[in-house]
Amino acid sequence: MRIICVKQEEKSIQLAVLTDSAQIYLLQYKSFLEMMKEAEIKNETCLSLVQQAIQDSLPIEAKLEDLTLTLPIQPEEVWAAGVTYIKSRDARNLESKATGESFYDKVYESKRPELFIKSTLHRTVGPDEPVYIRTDSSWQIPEPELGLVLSSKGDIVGYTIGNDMSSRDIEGENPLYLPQAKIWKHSCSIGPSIRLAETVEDAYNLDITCRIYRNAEMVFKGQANTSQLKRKYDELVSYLLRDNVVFDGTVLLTGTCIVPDEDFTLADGDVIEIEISGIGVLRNPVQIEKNYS
Ligand code: DO4
Ligand code: MG
Repeated sequence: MRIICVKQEEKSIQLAVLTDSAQIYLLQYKSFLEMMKEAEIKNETCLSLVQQAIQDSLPIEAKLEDLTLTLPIQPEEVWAAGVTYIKSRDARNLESKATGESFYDKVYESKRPELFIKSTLHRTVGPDEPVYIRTDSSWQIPEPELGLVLSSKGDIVGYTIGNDMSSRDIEGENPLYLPQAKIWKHSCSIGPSIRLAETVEDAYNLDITCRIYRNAEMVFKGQANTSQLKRKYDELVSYLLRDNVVFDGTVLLTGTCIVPDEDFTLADGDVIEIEISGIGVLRNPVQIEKNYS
């Protein structure tokens, strides 16, 4: 089962569950955070609340295609791990023209992982909303990543899909430019659903596929699997919690394992699809924010 958030009239939102047989049940919560709070108060799991709701109600008539989905969770903060896959390390070495042992080589091997703040709620978009590309960069890519949905205590409540949009030329020029290479308006997307952790058989064996379309033609396709991850999810979470304040619903992206070839850059009008087995397809059109030009 997958938890989705449905946009209703007058900008209101409603949490719902999509079952494996494609039936949709509305849940009595406006948001995933509300459900997390209720589970905590009742000392239950989100899964038991959802199972109860399925038992006590009937599915709605509408099909998934009839609904407008929004962010499945409204995270105050989205964090991200970096250089957790060989593919990412090698891509960073290439874009920074590294010679000898680089910081990327070191962080891939070191005990402490790279963690950075990627986004805030107001910079984050949901399914089908446009992600923006920067106007001062000429080398930009999506980064398809598995996202961990966390409680304030660091429990992994669920899994989602994230796109850590990145500027390769800005980061490549100087790693100290990382926040500018990673954070801008609409530079992060999350969705389309959350898979509750208890329903995922093996989170280290999820297929990730990224497709990019230009004028309806596929111009990039890449595939990987979370079994290629260098680190453990709990290890990443434990570093995030150290001396930190972590909010309920924080999303931690676990790093990219798919990087388009050197000559590829995103363009206005492209459409990015990121698919993770059991979670769905996160689709976002690419835009240049009209107010900048
Ligand atoms: O080192 C910079 C960022 C790395 C990253 O975002 C990733 O590996 O996914
Ligand atoms: Mg990334």
